[in-house]
Amino acid sequence: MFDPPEYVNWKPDPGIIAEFEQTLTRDSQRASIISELTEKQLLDMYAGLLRFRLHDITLRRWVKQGVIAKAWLATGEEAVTIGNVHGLDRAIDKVGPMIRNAGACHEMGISVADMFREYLATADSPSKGKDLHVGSTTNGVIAPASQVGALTPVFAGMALAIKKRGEKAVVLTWVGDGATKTTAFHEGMNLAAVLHVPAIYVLQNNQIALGTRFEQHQAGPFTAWAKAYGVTGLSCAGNNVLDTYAATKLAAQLARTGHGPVIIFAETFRMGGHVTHDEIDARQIISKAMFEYWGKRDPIGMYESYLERHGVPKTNLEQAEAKVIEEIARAEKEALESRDRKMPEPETAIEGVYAGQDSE
Ligand SMILES: Cc1ncc(C[n+]2csc(CCOP(=O)(O)OP(=O)(O)O)c2C)c(N)n1
Ligand SMILES: [Mg+2]
Repeated sequence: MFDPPEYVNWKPDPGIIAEFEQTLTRDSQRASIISELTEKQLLDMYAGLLRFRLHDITLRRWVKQGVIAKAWLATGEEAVTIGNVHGLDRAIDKVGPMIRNAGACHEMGISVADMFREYLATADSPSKGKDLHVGSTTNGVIAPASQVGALTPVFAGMALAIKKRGEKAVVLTWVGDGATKTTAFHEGMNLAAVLHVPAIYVLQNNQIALGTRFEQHQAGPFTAWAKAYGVTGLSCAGNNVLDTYAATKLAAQLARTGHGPVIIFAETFRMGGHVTHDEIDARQIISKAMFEYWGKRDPIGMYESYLERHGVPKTNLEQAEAKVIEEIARAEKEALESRDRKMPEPETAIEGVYAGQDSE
């Protein structure tokens, strides 16, 4: 009952499955990267997708139950984030998620309970109840700023530091189709390009920015931008987790070996509102045909069906699913316990913020 209507009774459509398979073979380098994935890696990505979806479903339920007022969800866009993060070397690389890339936090090692705590603003949440933009430098996650596009120059700077120190890491951040229209994006992207730093920018085109459709804020094709900035551009099918994974592997290899920044263009679709409270508006702004087109391309359904066809035993899929369901249920319980016992004291409002420190 918390799924978009297009996902209820979802079944793989033969034409869509053929398209999914074709995407995986159209580029020999990507096909070879995918063929090297072990069953464990394949199942880890499956678990990552489910974790992200169930994280969002829990938040949606909390909104309906009055636990929280609203939530920013990524339903339908999970494969961009999960494929990107799994394509990195998570021991050394760093990521900068937007609020719609919450799954990146889970995959980098921030617990789902902490993600939920942040929504509940508890004293034991990562920001101690101050901000639901989650980050953790020990996990290699830079928290997003509210101003969209702002991480673009920050990531150019981080990549410059890596380059100057001669380190092997790369950094990756996501930029929404709308956020690419900010000055910060253009300044940061150009800076990364001219300094030739190991940064990957994923332009996550979910076809809408708040209530403005893609064609209302952009005239030409995104892919032309790589040439304009003088960097490598790789397109990928954003709802195909294996394609987003393979594109990231290639991008990381290029950036890691001194080829400068890479833009990954990921086409996907927001299967709901900007926030939970404008889902009805989204259905009026975006055509029914678009919802139907993308609804047939549920990233999780398509991937599950791929795994079944490619010999992953159903029991292994069920086991992975059961483990994630259990993990989310435990995380929800722990976070709600924090809400009952660990809400921040009012005096702590000025701790850990610049104004509070300056006033001493
Ligand atoms: C610089 C700036 N301008 C406006 C906003 C208000 N705002 C928040 S999200 C958003 C839309 C972003 O769209 P997009 O970048 O496509 O990301 P999506 O929400 O689709 O994931 C806007 C306009 C903001 N946060 N920052
Ligand atoms: Mg968008």
